[in-house]
Amino acid sequence: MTRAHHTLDADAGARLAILGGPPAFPEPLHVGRPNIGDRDRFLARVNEMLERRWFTNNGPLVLEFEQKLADVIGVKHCVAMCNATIALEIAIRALGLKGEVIMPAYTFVATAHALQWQEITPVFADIDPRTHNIDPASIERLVTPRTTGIIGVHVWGRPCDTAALDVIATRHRLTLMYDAAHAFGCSHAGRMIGGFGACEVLSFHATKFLNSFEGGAVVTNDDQLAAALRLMRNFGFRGYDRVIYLGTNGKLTEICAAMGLTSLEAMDEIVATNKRNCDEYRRGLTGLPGVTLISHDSAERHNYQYVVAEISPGAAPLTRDELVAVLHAENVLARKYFWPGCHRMEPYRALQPNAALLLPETERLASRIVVLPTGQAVTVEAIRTICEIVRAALAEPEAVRAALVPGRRADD
Ligand code: T4K
Repeated sequence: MTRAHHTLDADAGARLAILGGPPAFPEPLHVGRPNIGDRDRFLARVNEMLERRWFTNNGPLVLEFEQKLADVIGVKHCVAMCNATIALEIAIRALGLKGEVIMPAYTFVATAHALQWQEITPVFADIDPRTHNIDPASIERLVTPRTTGIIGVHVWGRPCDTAALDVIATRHRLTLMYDAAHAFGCSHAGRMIGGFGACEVLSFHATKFLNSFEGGAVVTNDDQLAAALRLMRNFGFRGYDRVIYLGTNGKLTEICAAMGLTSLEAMDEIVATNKRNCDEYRRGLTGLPGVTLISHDSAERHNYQYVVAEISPGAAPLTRDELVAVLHAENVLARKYFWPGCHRMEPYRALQPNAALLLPETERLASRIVVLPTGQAVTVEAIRTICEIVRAALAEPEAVRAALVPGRRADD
């Protein structure tokens, strides 16, 4: 576990690493440090798996993982996959999406790539700055005769406006699905996320609060869709030697399911740690000018897996990038998710050079957000030190700016 080896106080700006002091943390403190459940349970599962000599292809651990996920969410079908990107690709294909699909530019690039990979054009909609999610009001003007669907992304696990998206999808006869990579364990309108739209896609990547090393799943209440997903995940095989569908290899391995099951058993504990961390950051950053943490609806369930701060230019004495440089100098590897937005990444930047003109809120938000380290690997003591670093840096903006080499970006 990484520990701070010195602390800063409010008037200790001179000791910030960016100003020549030693870094607060001897080892890098990462945003996505994996959570680990009961090691003995995991190793016992792995031993049983080795005894069975059944490592992949719908083994018993995968089947158990799928059933438990479906139970937690309250959906009929859970189809586990090797990661969420392949799960998105397969879901998109199984739903018959083609032509153009509307999605937010403010997301991890996998959402867009899953479309473009199969020559479907992602059409980037703007976001609602209050929720960071796709703005339903920005969608309708993007609908063309080639549009076949909408992918909402529940960014940070906070729900999209599913009711408004339903209305738009129905009005234009579009298929609506969700990228719920951040949203396992979160609820919306009293229902668990996973049961909205035609299907939803989950991620269990190592950096997610609940991980299976790599892994993902498509969850749905649609029997036919689930059957198609299962075929596509396994080359289109139905039984031995009989291929009845175009498919690929999207299977989850048994060792990944062993990790997923072990993580599921620790889920309540992990969420409690994330909530404790979130509360500690909130306490530590309260009252700092121009620094706001995202809020969570206390009436809903949440996984609290991302600690997301918005740094408002003008109100905050330092910009987001300056603050990230300060944190990186202290070995706090804060991340600028989702900067610069999918529309500014290749191949979209080249294919749609004017996309940014329609995305003012995305542009604004992408330049303001910083994601801070959390999860089981981050102690309350470490969070207090991180908050002290931010406080100390904001108290000495001129000195910090002078210390930053002009033209050098925080992530260079
Ligand atoms: N849709 C959305 C909305 C998503 O956010 C994602 C993934 C997907 C779809 C696709 O899901 P998957 O196909 O991955 O299942 C990371 C994750 O790799 C990615 O899964 C995640 N979203 C995204 C938000 O974050 P990077 O490029 O930032 O990863 P990386 O390697 O820089 O890791 C992040 C931090 O975690 C680093 O500081 C190092 C630390 N880390 C990472 C790994 C893998 C560890 O400490 N241990 C580890 O094992 O994308």
